Amino acid sequence: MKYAFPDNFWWGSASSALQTEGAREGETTWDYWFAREPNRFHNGVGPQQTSTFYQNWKTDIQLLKQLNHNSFRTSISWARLIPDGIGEVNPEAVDFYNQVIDELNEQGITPFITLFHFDMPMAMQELGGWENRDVVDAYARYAQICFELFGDRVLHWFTFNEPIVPVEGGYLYDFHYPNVVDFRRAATVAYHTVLAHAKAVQAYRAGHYAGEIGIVLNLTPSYPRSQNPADVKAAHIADLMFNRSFLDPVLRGEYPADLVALLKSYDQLPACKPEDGFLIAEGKIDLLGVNYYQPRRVKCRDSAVNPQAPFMPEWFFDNYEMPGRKMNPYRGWEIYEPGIYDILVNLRDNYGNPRCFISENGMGVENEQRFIENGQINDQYRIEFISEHLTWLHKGISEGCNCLGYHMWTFIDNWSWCNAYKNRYGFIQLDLETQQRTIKKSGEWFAATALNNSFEKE
Ligand code: BGP
Repeated sequence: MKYAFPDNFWWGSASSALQTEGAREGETTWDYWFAREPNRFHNGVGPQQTSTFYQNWKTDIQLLKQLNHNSFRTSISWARLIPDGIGEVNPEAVDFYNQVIDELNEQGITPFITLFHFDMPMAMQELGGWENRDVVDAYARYAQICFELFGDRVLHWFTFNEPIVPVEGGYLYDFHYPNVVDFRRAATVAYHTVLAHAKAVQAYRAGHYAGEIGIVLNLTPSYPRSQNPADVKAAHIADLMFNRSFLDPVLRGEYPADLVALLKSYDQLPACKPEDGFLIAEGKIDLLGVNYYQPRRVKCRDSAVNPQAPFMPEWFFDNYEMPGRKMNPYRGWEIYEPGIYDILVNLRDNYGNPRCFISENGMGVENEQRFIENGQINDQYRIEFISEHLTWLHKGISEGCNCLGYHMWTFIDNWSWCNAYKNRYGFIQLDLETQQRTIKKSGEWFAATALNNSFEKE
C-alpha cells in the first residue's frame, strides 16, 4: 500500500546545540557537572566531544540536502550567545548562527529554532537556575535578543525542548545537574519554565514578527494496566504530572484544576504571584512539536506509601511492565507505534486540533558497526521503526489530525547526555576518531520518502 502525505509536509530531523556544536567557551551546567563527575557519563565522554557542527556546518547542511530535508530543527546555545546568561552578546556566536540560518534558507531547508534544549548557562544555575525568577527574566531577555537578531529569517520558534526533562532529571530522578530530589523544588522549576515560555511568547507577539512560536513537548501517553478504576486513576495522575503539566498551560492557557488540587492537598504547590495567571494565558502557542519515543504504562500501587520518603509522582502509581511489550533494549524504552496516533487523536479531540508536527521520534542502537555491509550501516530495524510510526501518523492525518510534519531524532549520530555515544540515532554514521560521515541505509530510505512525499509498505 502507498502512504502519501499532504503537500508541503515537513520532512526533516532535529538536533541541539550542545549535542552537536562543540567549540564553546560559555560554560553550561553540563560542562560543570562533567568536570566534577565524569563517571556519570558513558565511558567518561563529555559535552565537548561532539559531531563538530561548529566547524562542519556547511558540509552538514549539504548532507541535510542529500537527505532531502525541507526543514531542520536545531537550537541556539544561550551560553554561546550570552556567555554569562544576562550580559553582553558574543558577536562570534551571532555570526555563526547567521551563517547557519542563511545557509539553511539558501538550500531550501526551513530552519526551526529552539531556544532552550537542556543547556542552562552555569552562571544562571549559580543563581538557582529555574528556581529563581530572575533567571526567568534573563531567559525572556535572551529570547527577545534571538527574535531581534534572527526573527526576520527564522519563522518557526520553539521556546523549550521537552521542558519536563530538566524537571525530572534535575529535581526528581537524579540524571541531570543539579541532582536534587525534591518534588516542591521540581514543581517550582516546572512552573517557572512555563512562565519563561509565556514571557518569550509575549515578547514574540509584541515584536509582530512574521513567523510562529511554539514549544516542543515529549508526550508519553499513559496507558492503564486495566479499566479497573484504581488503574485508570493511576494513569490519569501520571498523565497530569508528566504531560498535562505543560500541555494544558501552552494550549489552554491554564493548568488542569485537578493537578493543582492534588499538589495543594500535599502542600507541593510552588509560590505563585497574582499576575502569573494572566501571563500563562498569554503563553498560548501557534505550533506544537511532539516528541514521541515511548508510552507510559501504569497500574495502581499495591503497597502503601512510606510517608517518611520523599514525596514523588510514584506515590500515586506504579510503572507497569506489560507482558510481551516490544522493547528497544539498548535504551530500555518500549516501542509502541500506535502511541503516535493516540497522541494526535487526543490533541484533536481534547485540545482543539492544534497545528502540530512530530518533532522527534527515533531509535538509539548500540554498536551499529556490526550491521555494516559494503561500508554502510544497513539499519533495516530503523527503517521498520520509522515506517511503522509513519503508518500510524498517516492514519491520524486521514482522520483529520492537524499534523504537519515528521522530524527524526537525529541527523548525524550525536552526543546524548549521560549516554554520550552509547546509542546511535543518526541517519548518518559518525566516526568519532576521524569525524567522517557516512549515510546509513535509513538515511537513503528517508531521502526517498521525503522526495516522493510517500512510501510503500505491505
Ligand atoms: C530527547 C532529547 C534529545 C535526545 C533524544 C534521545 O529526549 O530531546 O536531546 O537526546 O531524546 O534520547 P537519549 O539521548 O537520552 O537517548
